[in-house]
Amino acid sequence: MASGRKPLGELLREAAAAGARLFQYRNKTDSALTAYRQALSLRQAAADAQALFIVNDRCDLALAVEADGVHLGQDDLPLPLARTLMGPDKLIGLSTHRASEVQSATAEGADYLGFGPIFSTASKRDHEPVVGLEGLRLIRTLTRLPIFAIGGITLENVSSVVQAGADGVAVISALAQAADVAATVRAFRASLG
Ligand code: 3NM
Repeated sequence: MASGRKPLGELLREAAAAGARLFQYRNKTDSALTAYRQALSLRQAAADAQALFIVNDRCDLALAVEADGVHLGQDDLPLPLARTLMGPDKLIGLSTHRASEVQSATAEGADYLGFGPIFSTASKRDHEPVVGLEGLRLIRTLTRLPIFAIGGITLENVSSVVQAGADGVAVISALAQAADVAATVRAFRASLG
């Protein structure tokens, strides 16, 4: 989650009440202490709303706030080591951008995959090349893991993303910039079936 507008706790509570089921805490800039304090409070808000709470990149932070899991990028700890640190019951997701990464993550026991960027996005600096709906269709044939499509997903294109094989979508700007967060979440949920 990242937002320059509404406080994150408020955004989380509104989105969860409208049906968002999984939140990922993403903070690539603040100190460990600042991130810990913020993640702890958001973790509690997610728990209150009975939504899953996943920490991006950092196993230590995920464990410190008793998150439901960790989401790893390709430059984070190797998945088998993360599994040892996190234990058998925590969720481990992996960001993937190409077929070879999808195959490795599947073989190494990820619980779910992020795949993208499906479309161009302003929310991630130095992102990998856009994979498009064709990229998503291709990797759908390579894994049975849940695939969360990410990158430039909006209410206008979410149906095409689902048709191409996504089980869910991960969004930043479509929610952080929404005039009505609850209505936007409900519309995403309706498109996801
Ligand atoms: N990861 P928005 S794309 C955080 O391709 C992130 O792995 C991506 O933000 C990837 O919904 C992305 O505003 C940004 O496009 C998603």
